[in-house]
Amino acid sequence: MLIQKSNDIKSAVITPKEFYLNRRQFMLSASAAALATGAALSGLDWTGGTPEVLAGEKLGNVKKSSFSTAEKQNSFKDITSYNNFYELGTDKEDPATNARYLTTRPWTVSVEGEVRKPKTYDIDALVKLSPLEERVYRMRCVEAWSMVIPWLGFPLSSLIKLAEPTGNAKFIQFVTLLDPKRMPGQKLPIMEWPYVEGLRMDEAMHPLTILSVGLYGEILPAQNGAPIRLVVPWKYGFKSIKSIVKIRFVEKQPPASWNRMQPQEYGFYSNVNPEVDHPRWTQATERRIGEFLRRKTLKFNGYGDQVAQLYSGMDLKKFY
Ligand SMILES: Nc1nc2c(c(=O)[nH]1)N[C@H]1C(S)=C(S)[C@@H](COP(=O)(O)O)O[C@H]1N2
Ligand SMILES: [Mo]
Repeated sequence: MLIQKSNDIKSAVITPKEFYLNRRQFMLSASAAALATGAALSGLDWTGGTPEVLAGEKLGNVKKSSFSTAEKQNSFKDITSYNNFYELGTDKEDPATNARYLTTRPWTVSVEGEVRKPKTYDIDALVKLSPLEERVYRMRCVEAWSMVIPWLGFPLSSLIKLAEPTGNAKFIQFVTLLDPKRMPGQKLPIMEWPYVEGLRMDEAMHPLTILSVGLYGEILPAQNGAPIRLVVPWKYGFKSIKSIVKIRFVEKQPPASWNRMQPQEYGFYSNVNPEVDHPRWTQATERRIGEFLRRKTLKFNGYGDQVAQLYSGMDLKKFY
């Protein structure tokens, strides 16, 4: 499959060798050197873990949404066996294999910072906060592959409205669970843990931005970010942070994991943009998982009609 080879970025978003090039990572731990030799996950004990008792549970009462694409959906198998989730391993197959570690009850999400109504939500209350909708979205990973995924979720804006942001709330920071027992990948210094992400307030309020708690009519599998994850379909996949425990309203642009680690390669905005190549590969085309020929990548992942105005007047080559 020669045509695919040059653009098919294997496995991780960055490769172990590149940890060497990164000052910040280098300082994280002396074991970064061991990691770069390829020892990566072999030093970890990946036995044990608890079966995820909730996996497969159906979520009822789901509305269809006019925001959904009619494109052919990827299979449940594709969506749940080809994942990026470094807390459960760096290879695409790892998160499904290691899903049993990530138990999701009890689980709380704390909404805090620049809000009038800070609150810690129990996950089961949060799922019932707003009617669940099915949103079939195109998802485009920064590594130039894509899928069509029928998410179940609700607009992030419903939660934001309940929190009553103050005038100082200009951005929202999202934080993943920090617990190396349930997320054994966190025992490795491959990134600064926990994984964090951020959105500007208007991006967070946009009707396309959802919190997802399921897919294909079922409760979210661990490997897809159970029990609750962000989904922002016009941005590269890494903005869609998984397994969230904290949503913090802040005044200044918050750190975002990939941007912090490799700012010359991953911007804070990370809007899908075929005109701005990644320094090491093209973003002009993509491989839809399950298809042979590459597709042309669409600006804002095809959601430009809805979101382009958020960035009017901004140089998207500079703010990539
Ligand atoms: N906490 C956390 N969230 C994460 C990641 C991660 O490693 N950790 N990977 C991101 C990347 S790079 C992608 S492409 C998407 C993949 O989501 P999916 O496996 O549900 O398709 O999750 C994003 N969210
Ligand atoms: Mo990604």
